[in-house]
Amino acid sequence: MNVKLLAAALLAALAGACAATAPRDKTTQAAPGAGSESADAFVGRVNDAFRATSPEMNAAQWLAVTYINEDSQLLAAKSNERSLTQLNAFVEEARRYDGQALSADTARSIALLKLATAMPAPKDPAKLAELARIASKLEGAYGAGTYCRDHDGKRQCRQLGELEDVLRDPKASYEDQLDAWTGWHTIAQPMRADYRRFAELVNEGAREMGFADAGAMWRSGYDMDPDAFRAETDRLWEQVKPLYSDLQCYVRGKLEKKYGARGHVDGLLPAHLTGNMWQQDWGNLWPILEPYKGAGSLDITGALEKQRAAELRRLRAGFKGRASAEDSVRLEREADLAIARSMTERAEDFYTSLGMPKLPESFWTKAQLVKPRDRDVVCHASAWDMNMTGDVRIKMCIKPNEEDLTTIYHELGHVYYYLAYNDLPPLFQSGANDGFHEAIGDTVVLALTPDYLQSVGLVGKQRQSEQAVINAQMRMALAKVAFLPFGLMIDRWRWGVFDGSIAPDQYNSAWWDLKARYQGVAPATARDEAFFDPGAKYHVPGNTPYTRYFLAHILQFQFYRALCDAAGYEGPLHACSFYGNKEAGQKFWSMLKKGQSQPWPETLKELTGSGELDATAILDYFAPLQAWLKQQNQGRQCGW
Ligand code: X8Z
Ligand code: ZN
Repeated sequence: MNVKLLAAALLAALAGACAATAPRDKTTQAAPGAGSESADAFVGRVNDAFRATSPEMNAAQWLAVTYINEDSQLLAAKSNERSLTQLNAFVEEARRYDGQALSADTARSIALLKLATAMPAPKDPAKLAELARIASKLEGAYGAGTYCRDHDGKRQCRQLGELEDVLRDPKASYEDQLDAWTGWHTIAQPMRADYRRFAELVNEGAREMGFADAGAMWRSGYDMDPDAFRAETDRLWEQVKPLYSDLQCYVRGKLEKKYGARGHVDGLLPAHLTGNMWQQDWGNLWPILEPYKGAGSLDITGALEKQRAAELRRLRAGFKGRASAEDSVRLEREADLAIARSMTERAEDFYTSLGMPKLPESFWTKAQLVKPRDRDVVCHASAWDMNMTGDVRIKMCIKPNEEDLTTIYHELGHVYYYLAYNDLPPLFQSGANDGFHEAIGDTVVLALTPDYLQSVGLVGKQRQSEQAVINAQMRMALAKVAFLPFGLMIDRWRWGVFDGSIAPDQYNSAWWDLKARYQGVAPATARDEAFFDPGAKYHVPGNTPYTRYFLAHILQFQFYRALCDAAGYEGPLHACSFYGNKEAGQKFWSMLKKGQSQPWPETLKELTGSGELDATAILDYFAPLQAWLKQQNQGRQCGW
């Protein structure tokens, strides 16, 4: 789950990145008496149970997020309840083998079993059921979140996608953006009490399994001590912070230029003006941030919008007779679907160019590519492995813009990981660690260089110049560098909630303290404890651990550098694309096939030659931009 996941639950680790996989009850009946089953046989039985039971669990979760209503939520909660009960029973049974000499694979399998969910449940059946219900309710509330207001004498109701459109629109007014931002955050207010209870319950579950709290359990999934893992993330952040600060300073200057005194809040970026609901990606500010106007045209969104418009014209031209209003809606929808599909095929093409298989036919019939018009769904993108035998899907509400295009590449990274490791025992079917799962598709996104984009017709002819390099680097930095502190702060908040250092009456103030400290962003209006702003970010109600994305933003540059080496590339790192390179593809696929069958440093070493997380790859990549930013910021007071 995860990546998806469903709040629901289970098996986050198991399912890997995005989808849930679950165990079921028949194994408990089959459990032989203590002492009569070897550890190897026990692990075999657990793996068989996961394989057998995950399709049902995934089906329930899939329906709950692609067809939100009380019935689908009830079924998802029930199936989650069964899975978590079974998981607890397995974990309990596994205690029989504590202290025994086990083979390396069996010992690893048992250790992974204890980490198989991001939602550890109390043993008490009533509490477990309550936890499963709250989880479904929170995720459903996020997906169905709607902000209504009276506007120009009319009732106006909008969901996340439409509110995001306002934030990404460079022509929208300051006031309209503030309204869209605060409006979306109202949907989270009712989640506060449920989240508080949720935290109590998962902590109880984690403690029963022997962890200090749920956060310590999450930090235990990295083949190292949980405290060492926290220190490792601090170390990496210190390495990349100067680069982030340089970018933040430049952006602040441009916002101040556009908005005057309203362009900052005590030296911090106003949350509603960054082009993104959570300030995690600043790519939509391109019109005010583009370093050199027209040096290398990179208007991918413009190209996609044109493609959609052309498709719509084609459909209209083919329509016989006069189109009614209903017909027009249908044609619009067909155009949406056609462009979403062609964007997805474009992403698939990159993977197959590396020698990876085509997506199975079922992907194209079962995936949710666009937002249905007739019901609520969770639009937050996710990738699913429904049955470990080829029923892979993504769930998105694709729009023709650059952000969604790169998200498709991201999601297909999860899908190809699933396909590569499906032959492994289910307990090994996950990323080497969860950061690996998140980094696969992003590594491919780094290879979407201007030259590659031109070759597929998404941008115009590229002229080589230093200015074009800076433009291309800025485009990447607004996605990748802007994200870094965000990738860290979400779990700094949750770790604090779980370990009790953030009390329920400080949920919101602690959130904004962390946003200020790490990201240098601030709300333009007061956000007191009447609000529950963490709930407005999918992964909090969806219970998806988030440090994985921070790791992924470091790792993807390491992967990229290694694949460029494998492809024999010799120029500056940022200009490398390994599109079409079978050697790089082979190395990539070999890594994916390993799943989490061995400690991640070994897997990393096989690909990159080193088993260490290392921020030098991202720093080398952005060296030209960082030098440029320093020049631009000269004379300005940076930092916060
Ligand atoms: O949640 C996601 C993916 C699904 S795993 C769309 N991402 C994070 C986010 O959107 O907050 C990708 C980057 C960060
Ligand atoms: Zn992902």
